[in-house]
Amino acid sequence: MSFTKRLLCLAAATAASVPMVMGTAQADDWSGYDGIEKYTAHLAPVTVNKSQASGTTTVWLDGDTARVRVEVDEILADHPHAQHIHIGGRGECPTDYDAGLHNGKRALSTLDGLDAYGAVETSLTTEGDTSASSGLAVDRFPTAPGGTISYDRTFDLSQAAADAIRADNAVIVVHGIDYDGDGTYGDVLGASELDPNLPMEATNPAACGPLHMAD
Ligand SMILES: [Cu+2]
Repeated sequence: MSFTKRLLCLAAATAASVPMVMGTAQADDWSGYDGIEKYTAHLAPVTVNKSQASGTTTVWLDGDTARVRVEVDEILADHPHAQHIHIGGRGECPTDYDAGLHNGKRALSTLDGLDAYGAVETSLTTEGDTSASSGLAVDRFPTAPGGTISYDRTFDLSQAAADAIRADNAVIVVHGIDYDGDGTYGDVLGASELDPNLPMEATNPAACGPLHMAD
């Protein structure tokens, strides 16, 4: 049975057997059921990038199948936001001290934060491939209408990603900032070090949070 189907079955069973509990519990609180693990990340704004974007990520894990939900507010509207699970670093978000000078301005590029959060392992795309090779697939990432990302997708993780989540070494990073507040991705910080065809504003981290097992 698929992961999604199992969730639906669990919902039906729970609702039928203990309606009183279902009435007060969070609809998405599946932890503790049938081996499904739950991990959450509080996404904090990368303030050195003049970002105020914040939110939460929830990952439900069943084997290597994951349902990933990302909710972000106050991020640049109507622009694609690359979002990833990074692994292999310290399992932390960078601090302002990790920032560098880019086009003469103090900002945190994706590479500036690499030691803290590690490399891209999973691309949280809206459709298709979710590997690192889709890391900058700008046509398959959320575009944040109204400045809000509301993402929910179920797919199979790589073994490395699943292992890193369970080892407390996975970090969620949502990219794409508006450093100069002009409402678009421009060249204020120069070109992205990841893809010279993209402005650095398009790839710098906007919000970040380490995934931890939920209580
Ligand atoms: Cu990333």
